[in-house]
Amino acid sequence: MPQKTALITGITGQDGSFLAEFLLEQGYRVVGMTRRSSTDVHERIQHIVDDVTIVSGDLLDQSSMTSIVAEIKPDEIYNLAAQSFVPASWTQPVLTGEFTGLGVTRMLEAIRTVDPTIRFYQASSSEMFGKVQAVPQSETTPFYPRSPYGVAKVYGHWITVNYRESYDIFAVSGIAFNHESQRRGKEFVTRKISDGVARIKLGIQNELRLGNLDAQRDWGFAGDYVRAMWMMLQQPRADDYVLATGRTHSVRDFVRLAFEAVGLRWEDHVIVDPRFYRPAEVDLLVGDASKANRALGWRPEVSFEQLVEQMVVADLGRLRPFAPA
Ligand code: NAP
Ligand code: F7E
Repeated sequence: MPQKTALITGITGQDGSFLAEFLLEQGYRVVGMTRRSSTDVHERIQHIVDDVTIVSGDLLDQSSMTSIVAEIKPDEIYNLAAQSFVPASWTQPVLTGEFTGLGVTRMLEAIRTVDPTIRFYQASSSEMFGKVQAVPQSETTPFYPRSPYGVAKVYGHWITVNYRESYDIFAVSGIAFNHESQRRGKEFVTRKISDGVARIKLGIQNELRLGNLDAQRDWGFAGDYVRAMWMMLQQPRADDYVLATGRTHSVRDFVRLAFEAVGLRWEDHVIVDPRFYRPAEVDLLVGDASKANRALGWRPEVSFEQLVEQMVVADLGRLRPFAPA
């Protein structure tokens, strides 16, 4: 079989780095689109940077995306790039709409005009369910987004469905629930907690300030989710899938387990700071991934408890050299 080429937007992000590793293992030629920066943003892919090709493009720039697709001639495109931090979507709502919403249309237009046989994965989100209309949430649960990010993702989701139905493009949307790892950005709550716990354990800091501890999320491991993205593009028919573990936990549960992993009591260190509350909160997410289980044979392998432990251990190892003597 000839080698397949995959184009990943957002290759420098958490998911992009895991997906690039996974596709290299499958024998793909991997090309990553990155936006120009004056600093090195390749931290998460440093270990594979010589194995992938990096091309310069931006979700805001149609011509860059069209010429990348024409030049690279990918078999598959994984559109992972986005403004993905929910709080930033209230402070930069228009930019979030441009990146996270219209950016999807730009890539689909590039496919439509250059080669409509290219297969396309869109990184949709459980944030689209927002104020949930059913528990658990499945592919048929109506959307009710609660942030400009969620609203932009709903647009990205439906434009993907629309290009599939209008132009017969193999375009699919993975409605992924929260997935985390030691590569998660430190502004997201799980990594903020694992990083904070490690700092407190090592005596680098003494307190951890968090927002709403009651929010509940269906948290999985990012490495499991990128496998599902690939599986979705190998199917005979294009379709959308919820990707989730089916278990939900509160932020407080995550905090408690993370502190327990280093033998500390969370109540002695965590301060609830209303600065981290959101204008509108998503209270409870829990996904029903039975369709992905059935049709793709996909199942997440890392449990919530393993995930918390792994993240804390990784941050402890990273920060140990900075501990006071
Ligand atoms: P992430 O770590 O925030 O990575 C986002 C990526 O997008 C980075 O590589 C970033 O590049 C790139 N990017 C942002 N704006 C861009 C632009 N204008 N042009 C080109 N690239 C741009 O996000 P992630 O956690 O890996 O998530 C991947 C995708 O899945 C995102 O679309 C996210 O919204 C979605 N999603 C994530 C989760 C989750 O739990 N992780 C769940 C559901 C959906 P820089 O390095 O230059 O910033
Ligand atoms: O917040 C609460 C916060 O920022 C989770 C993105 O990948 O997953 C992610 O979005 C919960 C929220 O992720 C703090 O209020 C409490 O209820 O880690 P997060 P998110 O908003 O769920 C979805 C699926 C995506 O698609 C997104 O791209 O934790 N929380 N205290 C806090 N959150 C943060 N960030 N910081 C706190 O101090």
